[in-house]
Amino acid sequence: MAEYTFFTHPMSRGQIARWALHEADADYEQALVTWEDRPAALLSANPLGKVPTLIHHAPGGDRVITECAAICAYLAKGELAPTEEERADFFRWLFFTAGPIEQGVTARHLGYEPKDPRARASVGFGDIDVALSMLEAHLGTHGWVCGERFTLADVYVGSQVAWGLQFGTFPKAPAFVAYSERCAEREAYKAAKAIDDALIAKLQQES
Ligand SMILES: N[C@@H](CCC(=O)N[C@@H](CS)C(=O)NCC(=O)O)C(=O)O
Repeated sequence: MAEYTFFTHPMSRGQIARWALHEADADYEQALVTWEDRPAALLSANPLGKVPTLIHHAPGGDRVITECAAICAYLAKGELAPTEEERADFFRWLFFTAGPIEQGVTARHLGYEPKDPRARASVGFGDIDVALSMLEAHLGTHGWVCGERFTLADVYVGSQVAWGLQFGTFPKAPAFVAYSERCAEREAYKAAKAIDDALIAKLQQES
């Protein structure tokens, strides 16, 4: 049995987890999910039926990891993990992107962005333009989330930036574009993307 079971759909956030699995050179077996028919093993691990859902068949027993950001943090070991000095940037920007940034751009995209200052004070992203500009400023002055070295936080942040640029929910700021291009040069990114692109092409042929 592989060390990880990876529930995914190629047209989903599962792409983030696959990239992380390839960066970590993890031994994984994919379990492809259709939206109409979620396997019982997925629903038992994650009753929301969401992907990605990862099961680590650890020596002490199975462990379930959901949430792309958590999957990136979980797989971050050795060179892919932050050093003591890098931990603040690693956790700050990983959580900031998974929480305020993702919620903020989604709220705006769906037309739920609060305008009232009292409502803004209670949502985690506050003013989404300010939140985006904070991330832009960080990536404009650092090669990677933790400075001049790639870590698994870049898989999550880089994926959000790439999707934001692709779907127009992030501004086409030079710092975001350049960072996204750096991420796309990663061999693990290319390998993971090739797998999902081939699966997507197959699904489209079948439909
Ligand atoms: N917070 C989760 C979100 C996962 C999520 O919403 N996945 C979507 C696909 S991108 C999904 O499984 N949607 C199917 C559904 O909810 O029925 C994460 O970061 O992994």
